[in-house]
Amino acid sequence: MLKVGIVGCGMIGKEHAKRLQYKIRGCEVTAVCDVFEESAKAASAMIGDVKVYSDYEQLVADADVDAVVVTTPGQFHKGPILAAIKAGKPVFTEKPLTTTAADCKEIVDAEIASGKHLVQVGFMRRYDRGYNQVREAISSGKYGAPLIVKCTHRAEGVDDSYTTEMAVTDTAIHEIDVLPWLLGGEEWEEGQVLFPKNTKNAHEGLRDPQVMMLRTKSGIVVMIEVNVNCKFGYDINCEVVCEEGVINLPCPSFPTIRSNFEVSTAIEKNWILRFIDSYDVELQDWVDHVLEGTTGGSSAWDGYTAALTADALVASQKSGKVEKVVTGGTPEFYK
Ligand code: ISE
Repeated sequence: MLKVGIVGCGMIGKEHAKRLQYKIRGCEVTAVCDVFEESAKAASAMIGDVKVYSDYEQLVADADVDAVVVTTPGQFHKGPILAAIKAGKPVFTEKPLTTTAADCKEIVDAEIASGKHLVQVGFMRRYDRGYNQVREAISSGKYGAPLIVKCTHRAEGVDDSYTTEMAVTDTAIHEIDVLPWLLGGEEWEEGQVLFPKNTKNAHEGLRDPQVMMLRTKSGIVVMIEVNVNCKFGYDINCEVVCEEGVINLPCPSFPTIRSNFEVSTAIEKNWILRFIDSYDVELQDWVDHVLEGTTGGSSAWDGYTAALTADALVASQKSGKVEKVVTGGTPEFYK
């Protein structure tokens, strides 16, 4: 039985605590940690009054913790991840790996120095049924080579803490990670951010929507519409235009209702619900891999290259120009 400690007891931390305690096979949560004592106590009470810490170093050192889950806000991921690597304990971190490429590189260097593959990054779309169906269709070769990808990442609305940069580092980071994987191992070459006319629904100072144009090293052109105040729901789309066919990400299945002279079907309300099954598959896969002594999903190198691409897009938000993505090549350790 894998004994898991969770660092970060906010919304996603509590979601994963319940998931790991009551749904995922082969593990149990033995400790939780948060700098806000009330959050940690509330999380503990939800899953059977497990041990409570306010210092992640102590949780990581606990002999009753075999593996660590990091669900703090992204800018606070580095500390607990490095502590887990130092302790030689497997660590699953929610996305992004961290919010800057420099911090990600510190984690990559520490993991390589440890000689063990310990880090998995929680890009759950790689576990989504629909994305895997699209990936299988592309890799079948039946439709020829992918040429263009058009994505929408729409959300009903965000609060005032959401920033123009977060559209890249916290939202589009999902497409930045999943698309190279979806397209069969592509790498990003360059990216540019365009600002359309701002929506009246955006709070003061937020540029919304944003259009992110990227190109892969093989020449595939990708457009991502990030639109976080669309008001009509959480609407994720991905259309892959190939040489002899177009492949669309399936929409979540809802009933089609005919009533009052209308035909309608629902749109998911938020990201927790849209990918709720993917989180289950992802965390079960993580526990299974850890119990076998291996890793799956997105590696620390995937997290680093996603952060490098995000840095280039954030730079383009300021310059308005096309910015290059320079990764320096994949280390042998991650091949
Ligand atoms: C959130 O953290 C997620 O991961 C969602 O998938 C994304 O749509 C949202 O913008 C992020 O804040």
